[in-house]
Amino acid sequence: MGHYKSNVRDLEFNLLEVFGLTDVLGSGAFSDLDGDTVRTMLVEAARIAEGPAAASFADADRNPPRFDPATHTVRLPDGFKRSVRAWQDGEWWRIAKSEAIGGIPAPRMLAWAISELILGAQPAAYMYLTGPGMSDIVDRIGTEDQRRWARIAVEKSWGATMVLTEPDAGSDVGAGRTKAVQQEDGSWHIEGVKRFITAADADDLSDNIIHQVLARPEGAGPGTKGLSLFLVPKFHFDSETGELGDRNGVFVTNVEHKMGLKASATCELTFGGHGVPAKGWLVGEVHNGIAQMFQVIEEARMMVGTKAIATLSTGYLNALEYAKTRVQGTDLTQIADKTAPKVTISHHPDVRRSLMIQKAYAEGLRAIYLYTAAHQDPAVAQHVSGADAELAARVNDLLLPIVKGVGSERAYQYLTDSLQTFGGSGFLQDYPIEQYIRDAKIDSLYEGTTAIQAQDFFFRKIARDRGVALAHIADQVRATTQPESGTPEFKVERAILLTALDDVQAMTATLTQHLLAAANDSRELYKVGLESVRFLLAVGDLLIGWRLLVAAEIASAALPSAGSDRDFYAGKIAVASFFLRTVLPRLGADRAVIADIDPAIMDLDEAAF
Ligand code: ST9
Ligand code: FAD
Repeated sequence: MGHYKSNVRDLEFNLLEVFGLTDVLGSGAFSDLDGDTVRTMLVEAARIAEGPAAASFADADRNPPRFDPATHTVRLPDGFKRSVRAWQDGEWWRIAKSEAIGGIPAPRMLAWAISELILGAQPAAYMYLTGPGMSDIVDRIGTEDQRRWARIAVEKSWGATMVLTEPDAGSDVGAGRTKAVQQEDGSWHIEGVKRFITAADADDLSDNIIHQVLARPEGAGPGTKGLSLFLVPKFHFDSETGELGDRNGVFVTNVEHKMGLKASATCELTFGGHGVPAKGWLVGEVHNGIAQMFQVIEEARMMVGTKAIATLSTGYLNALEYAKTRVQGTDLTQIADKTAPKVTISHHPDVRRSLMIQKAYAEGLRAIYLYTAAHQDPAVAQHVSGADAELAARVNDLLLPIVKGVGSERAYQYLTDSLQTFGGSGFLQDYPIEQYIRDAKIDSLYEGTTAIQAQDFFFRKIARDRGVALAHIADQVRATTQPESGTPEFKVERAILLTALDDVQAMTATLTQHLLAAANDSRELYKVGLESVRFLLAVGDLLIGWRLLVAAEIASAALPSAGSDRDFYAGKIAVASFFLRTVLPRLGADRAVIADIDPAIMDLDEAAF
């Protein structure tokens, strides 16, 4: 048995029982799908994920990619390449991609549910298989020619990268210095050095790679708005047939040595530095680079959050299995009796507490990324929350920093609980948890650090949106707290949820006051900056509590006729009650901290730190 433990039952529960996906299947755009097909797809994808895709997980970590500076190539471990191909052979990429590039109409929720499986089993494999995702976006924003290239890239399984970061331009993408010089033939020469580029070379996994590069045309203005987006192929190709031509002047010039996620090669990429021009083509023939690149970034942020959540889920399920078999100590009630029978550690209250918090975050965050995905399809959004297409897009925007920022922070935090469950054994490489922790740390860093997610969440997704999407979500949460929306069983939990909603709304109001006050005193912004991560995490906890309670109500209704699913539903009820009662009351403390932000540390001399 490999390291990866999927949770297909919980995916099915969310898709079919909570979100009622069958109501939007079988008609309209999704007429070829029904509930049984969805179940079959999940089971088959999980089989490949747990089997051949996961098989090389530890080996690829212990024998990471090797860089050959003489040829500018990256050699990937053979076992890892077999895992990538096993997933690729399933052609899962087709789900919910546009038909123009060979996709199959399906709810995005289903596509992300299936992605969770590979992102938990072998996350680096996903990074080498983003070519169709790139083509889907180019199909939306490219010229006619570029849309044809996108189709060629899919047919030939070419790879793709997103190329923003430079040594002096990380969070601050607008500081990028890579230059673009227009040529008479309509192409551009890209000149500069980018760093930390994922999958910029892919051994023999793909014959060609299309790099999506942000660069500044000569004479363009400063900041992100002066950047344009270019398609820069590794090899030139015949634009009708895709036949490969000469090597383009973009070369991998280094591969980083990292803490985790080692199978995913992180490359320095040099454009035009080796006597061959790096030719690129302006996407859509318009200078709108940052907005275009954000279409890629939004996909990638969703992916990173889902990866983190998938890793926490398998961490929890591994810990649970261990806790059920490891015998240590006696039941607490018999602690004084030295002859009392020994029990498995799952009998100890502290182990139960730890397992339950892991379950709460793994399953609560899963419910949130799927709820977010629901708002990526107008028809599904209408069904799930009553949002029209415009509101659905705003809700998706609002929730992306929660999926990415909260997902990555909580996954890393509670994976240490998974490790703790194993005691000293968790620290060993005999079990996958230490690798999970190393592999998941990157999720709070790339695609915008948590600080960047928190600022995006407050300034752009709440303040600039004038609270429209947040108000929609708050209305949905409030509806769950109303007595008529649930059974008496959860009366206390509903009251706790209502208090938590009130706490979050008070925090939002306080931060908004500081933002408004900044018109007269810009230092008021420091107060927002000091507390924005706390606020992001607090909203995340509120939403997790909400989705767990919704799930518990459904489980409670299903329980009487549950049959073999009894334990599953009982677990749903228990985890909601546990989370609401033990975690949500802490939002009151967050509210108090935010009500009285002391910006003194902003005046402290650096030397005093
Ligand atoms: C990375 C890769 O880390 C990680 C691994 C990826 C592995 C996959 C790789 C392969 C991918 C290949 C392609 C596949 C496709 C599918 C992929 C699936 C995975 N929403 O606030 P302003 C725009 S990559 C939408 O003034 P600043 C907007 O146009 C590196 N748009 O910002 C806006 O104009 P306006 C990732 C947004 O102060 C304009 O930007 N690096 C949003 O100029 C300016 O906005 C980062 O993520 C948004 N939320 O710049 C950088 N926000 O206002 C993190 C902004 O007029 N840093 N726009 O609408 C930031 O995000 C900064 O806040 C900043 C600041 C750069 C935006
Ligand atoms: P910095 O921006 O220097 O940040 C350092 C610290 O300062 C962070 O804690 C940050 O939160 C904080 N900080 C910075 N600015 C602010 C601010 N304004 N307000 C509050 N806090 C702030 N990039 C790509 O383009 N393509 C890729 O494929 C890619 N893959 C990657 C893979 C790996 C393994 C890694 C490590 C990175 C990858 N990146 C990629 C780059 C990644 O997106 C950046 O590392 C990330 O955006 C952060 O930039 P930085 O590392 O320069 O950190």
